[in-house]
Amino acid sequence: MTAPLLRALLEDPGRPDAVEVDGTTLGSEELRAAATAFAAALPDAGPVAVHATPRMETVVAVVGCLLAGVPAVPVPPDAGPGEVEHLLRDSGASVWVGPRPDGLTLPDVPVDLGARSDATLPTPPADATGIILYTSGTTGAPKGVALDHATLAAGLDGLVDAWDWTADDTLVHGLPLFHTHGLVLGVLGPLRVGARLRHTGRPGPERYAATPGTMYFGVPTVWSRIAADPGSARALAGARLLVSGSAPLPVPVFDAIRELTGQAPVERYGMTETMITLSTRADGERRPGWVGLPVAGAQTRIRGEDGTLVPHDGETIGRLEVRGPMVFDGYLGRPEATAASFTQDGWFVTGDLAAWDEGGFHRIVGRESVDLIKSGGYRIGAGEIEASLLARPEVAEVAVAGVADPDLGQRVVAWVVPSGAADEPVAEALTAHVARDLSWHKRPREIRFTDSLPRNAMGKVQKKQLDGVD
Ligand code: MLC
Ligand code: AMP
Repeated sequence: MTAPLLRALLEDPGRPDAVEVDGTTLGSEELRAAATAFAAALPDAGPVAVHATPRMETVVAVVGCLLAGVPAVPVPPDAGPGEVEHLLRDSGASVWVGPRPDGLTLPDVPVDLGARSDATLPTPPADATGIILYTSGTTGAPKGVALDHATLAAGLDGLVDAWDWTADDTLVHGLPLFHTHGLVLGVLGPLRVGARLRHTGRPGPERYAATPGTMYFGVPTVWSRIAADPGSARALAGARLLVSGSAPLPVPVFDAIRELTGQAPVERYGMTETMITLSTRADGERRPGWVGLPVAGAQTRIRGEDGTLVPHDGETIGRLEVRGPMVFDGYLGRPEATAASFTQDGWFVTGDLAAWDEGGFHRIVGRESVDLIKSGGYRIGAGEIEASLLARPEVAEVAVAGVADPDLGQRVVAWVVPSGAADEPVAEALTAHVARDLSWHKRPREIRFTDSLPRNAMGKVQKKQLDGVD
């Protein structure tokens, strides 16, 4: 890698209002100096778990880790004790940053926003792990995705090109700081190009409307809430780019945003494992329901059942595979899962179904497996929720799936067969159990009690026969 990942932050001669997070502002020099001081205070140890609340302290800690060449492990602030323990154990985190949860044994390193160090740290090697993100699979606990500095840089540069992203931009969003969208694109992106960042704390329509900017990021739920609040939507009319991603943007929402703001949203597609590989362009066509072309450096292919490429007719559906310098190397400590997710010739199998047209425009049709749910832009594995609910004595059997939801895209629904051996199960108690055990955003939004689950002759649950699952 020729330049450090946070190139502009390190080179920026000084912009007094570079980054604002939920009302706290730091200039680029102050951010650099506070993050360098944090980096210098890190023990010479392993990954750093960062309790990723949407606050300036999270930004300083993550930037400090990147400057030090030490992996940052963002921990969702709504994660329950079981999930926190899994993330810490699996990542090998040796230091904690943020409010200490009960029972934590790791030492912590405080973040001091007023600390200043003008030391120049050596640029970490391109293959040093920058961030370890945790993401759900169809079964088991979340897997660690380690993204090194070169991968992060390649992913961001693809977007800089697609979106004409420059230091003149001001990015506004309020997305969580523990995923690709809010943290990698939404924080590291501006720091790489030297753009201003305004993080609104939460992604509510009024907060976006009250924050002037040139680019706005949202998941479809955010855009649909903005579309339902015409006054807020109109306040974004002067922006250069309204960008949607992390889940399909419904066509009526695309149309409403275009109508209210006078501009069509840019839609892009990505994954924790691959960063963003497809996008419509600042200077190109934006088509409702379509996610555009491969970004610079990315390659895609769509293959049918027989393994051959599907025709470029915009209709024929196949499995989407991607490759490029923005694709991760593998799941942390899981060689089998890694092997299963790459083809023999080195393409990453996304698990998404897609079509492409004669111009190379891509359309994402859905996921191959009903066991991966996208709710509010969060990726949630049915298997981890089922395992959590099965630990309750009042639950005999359970099936979890996503059901279409006008606000969240999909909502998590659990079909529960009571065991009869214990107290009658109570929906609220089961929901609270998952929120505590895993995390708040993974809780089922609905519990449906049933006498039995539909199964095939082998005894496997047939989720597509459950009401509302397709
Ligand atoms: C939150 N609440 C809690 C709580 N956490 N209450 C009790 N205990 C907790 N632990 C409260 C909130 O304060 C809020 O209250 C209420 O619960 C609702 O919170 P919620 O359920 O979290 O919000 P909801 O409205 O359902 O969320 C919608 C959303 C959210 C869009 C804001 O889903 C979201 O932030 N999604 C973004 C996901 C994302 O970033 N995905 C990117 C993945 S990366 P009140 O009273 O204040 O309403 C990726 C790659 C790519 O996919 O392509 O980008
Ligand atoms: P995550 O790992 O949380 O990043 O989730 C990645 C998944 O989000 C992808 O595999 C897709 O299923 C989905 N996704 C992301 N962006 C889009 C999009 N623009 N349209 C449809 N699905 C998307």
